[in-house]
Amino acid sequence: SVEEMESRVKQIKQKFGQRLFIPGHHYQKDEVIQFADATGDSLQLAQVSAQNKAAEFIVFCGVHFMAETADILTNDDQKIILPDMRAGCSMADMADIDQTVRSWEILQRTFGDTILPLTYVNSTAAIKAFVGKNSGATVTSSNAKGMVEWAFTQKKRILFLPDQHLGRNTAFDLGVPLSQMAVWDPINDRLEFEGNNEDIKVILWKGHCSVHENFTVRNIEETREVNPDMNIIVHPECSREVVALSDYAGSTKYIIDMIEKAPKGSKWAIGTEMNLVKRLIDNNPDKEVVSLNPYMCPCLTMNRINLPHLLWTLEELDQGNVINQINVDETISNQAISALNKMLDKA
Ligand code: CIZ
Ligand code: SF4
Repeated sequence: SVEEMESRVKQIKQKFGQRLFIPGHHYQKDEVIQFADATGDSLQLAQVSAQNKAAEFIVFCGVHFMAETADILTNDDQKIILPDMRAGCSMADMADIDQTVRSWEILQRTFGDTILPLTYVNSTAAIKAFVGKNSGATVTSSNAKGMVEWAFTQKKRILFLPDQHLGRNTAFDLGVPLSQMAVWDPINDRLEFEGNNEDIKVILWKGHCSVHENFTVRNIEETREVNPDMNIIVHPECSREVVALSDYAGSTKYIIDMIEKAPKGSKWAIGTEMNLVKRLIDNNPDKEVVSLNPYMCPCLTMNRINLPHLLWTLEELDQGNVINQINVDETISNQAISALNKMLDKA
């Protein structure tokens, strides 16, 4: 039963004490988040994992790229475990390393040595390593603005991987006109741009988050029609049109802080992942909080981490078996760390 599973998780946690650390991403289900030793967005979880020197085992409740980042930032003798290996990220999968290397060669031929690569942390360790090797950095939605500003002190142009929306929204906020942004289509090796290539300042990798793309202009129009005093707040993984029409846009941490400190009785429609929106609804009964898309929008891969999978990995640990370990290749790890450190230094 659920009660039995919960009490076993508690027992094992107690038995391991400080040797076991469970970070939980804000998009995780309640049945998992209740056991998290720390909760946060991807930046906060990267920071707490990097700071934790005591835990021998880090059972990461989040998706694969986050567990890879934790492995890169922790010591060699700390083991990172992902409770379900199928917990990937469709956005991270949209930038494959071979495709990226090939694209980079083509772009270098067109633009010479004028481009700095930046990657959203929602990318594979191999992509972070590629970026690190080419003097670039990782960014999160909390510090994307600062990182893009920094990138322009280094090179004339940036290549932003793998989320075109975060790249476009961030550059737009910094004053780069849409007419100076191109989209790189890695499937057809094609630059989508009308005009003179010389004018391009930002090259956006053609990737997106399939969860945040579900929030549409239509959702905003309908919300405003029915409820004109609803505040609309969205994550910058939503499209430019959606961000432009919303009242507020910002990272996971920004969204949580805004809702928590909002005045009693205020009304909020949120454009981000379902488990987080549900939790914000539950934790803020004095406000009217809804999902901007009435169908809610779950992240299917985040949801693969559930109580049975968490318990399974913990039971195995209790038997002395480390299963589902995430172990990033040492060369990749060393190259990726330079990209990650630039971000953590500025976070
Ligand atoms: O969409 C995601 O996976 C996000 C927003 C992660 C994070 O915490 O930055
Ligand atoms: Fe990836 Fe989007 Fe899920 Fe985040 S919400 S893990 S970006 S698919």
